Amino acid sequence: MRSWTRPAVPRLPGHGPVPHLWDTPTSSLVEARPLAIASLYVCGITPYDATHLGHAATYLAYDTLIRLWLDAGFDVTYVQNVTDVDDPLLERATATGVDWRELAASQIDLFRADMQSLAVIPPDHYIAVTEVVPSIVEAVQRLLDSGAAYRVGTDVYFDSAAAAAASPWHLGQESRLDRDTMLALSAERGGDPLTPGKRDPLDPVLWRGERAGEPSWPGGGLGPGRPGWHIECSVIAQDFMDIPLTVQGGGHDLVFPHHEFSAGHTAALTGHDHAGIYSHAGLVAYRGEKMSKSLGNLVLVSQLTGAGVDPRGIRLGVLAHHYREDWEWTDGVLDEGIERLHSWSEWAARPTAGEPLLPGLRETLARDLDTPAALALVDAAVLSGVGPADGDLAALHALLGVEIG
Ligand code: 5CA
Ligand code: ZN
Repeated sequence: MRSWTRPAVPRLPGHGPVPHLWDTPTSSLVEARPLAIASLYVCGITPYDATHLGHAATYLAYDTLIRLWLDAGFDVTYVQNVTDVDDPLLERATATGVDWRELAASQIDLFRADMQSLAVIPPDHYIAVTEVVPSIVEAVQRLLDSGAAYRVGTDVYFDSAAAAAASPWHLGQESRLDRDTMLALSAERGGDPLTPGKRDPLDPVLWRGERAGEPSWPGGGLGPGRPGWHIECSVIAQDFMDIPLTVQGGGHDLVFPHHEFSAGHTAALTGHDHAGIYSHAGLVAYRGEKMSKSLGNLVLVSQLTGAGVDPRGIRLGVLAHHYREDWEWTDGVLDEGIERLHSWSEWAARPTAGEPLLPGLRETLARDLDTPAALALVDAAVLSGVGPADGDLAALHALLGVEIG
């Protein structure tokens, strides 16, 4: 699928350090050193409602990681999916009387426009699940053949215990959660622990047999149906990158069950770990609750830019929070971002002087993408009264994605 226009990213002199990133399974800071090419998979949107600032914050976190890898001298392959067939999308389409394909296409268009206005580096491969159904069918068939999947009626489920016995993965490897927590989260986040006939209530669906009124695809020996959620990301990652990925990313709401089972599916299919690092961004709240399409408490990037807000101010508002924090979007966050943009612009207009920011910015950002500390370094330079050093504006542009002057 078409992604969006790549923003200019200036090359800076020399190279920055290899970034370190927080790894969820080991709860530790890990060097995100690519084997050859840095490979990043970030879970993309389910396009049933407009992109909100929570999504934007998650994609901005991984945009920072890509900028640091590029600055460290690595080539990067970045893949992002679009879950353009899933229960919430179909439910919304039915409720509003809009064709599910039209609903998805319109929301993906809005998402592209938002990402482009925020100068987010686009994925090299932007892949909708509807584009890879045959590849998913083939993967599910292989899981059945190897005994890592089983049928319940016309549905096919992943056999967590069988996969664990035959691969480097086990249930809990990625999330490190206890069983009760997994059961609760499964019920909350798209799983079906109460479905009768499953070998383990946590086993996720791989292939959902055709239901009346739902779209379906030919499944060969699987019968007609549509893909489950976790197999989508496992297969898209395998189709476009080498396994293990350097980093699997997404919001914290995806730790379980989504990334746990994407990891399980990939391990059962390849014999390898899905990723070296599992990274998770904090969730952005609005008016006291997690910003979410289902709750409807959304702040949309397009609303803000439509009202004349400079997208660089939005970007600075988001980057003022560490990506792993859960935080709340308020008018004050936006005001501060815009104010910062103004003060940086005034600074940029002063005659060149001062100590170069580049070494400090590189070091700060390489420590788990510490954008608040990076902004504070720039603020201190702005407060010093003199102008930017040679190369400072290019450094802000390349590493923070904010073009000043
Ligand atoms: N299509 C699936 C992933 S395969 C999905 O979770 N879609 S989504 O539209 O619900 O979310 C898209 C991305 O934004 C995911 O990485 C998700 O973890 C992240 N996200 C969702 N809500 C928030 C929020 N309030 N704050 C930060 N990130 C969020
Ligand atoms: Zn995903």
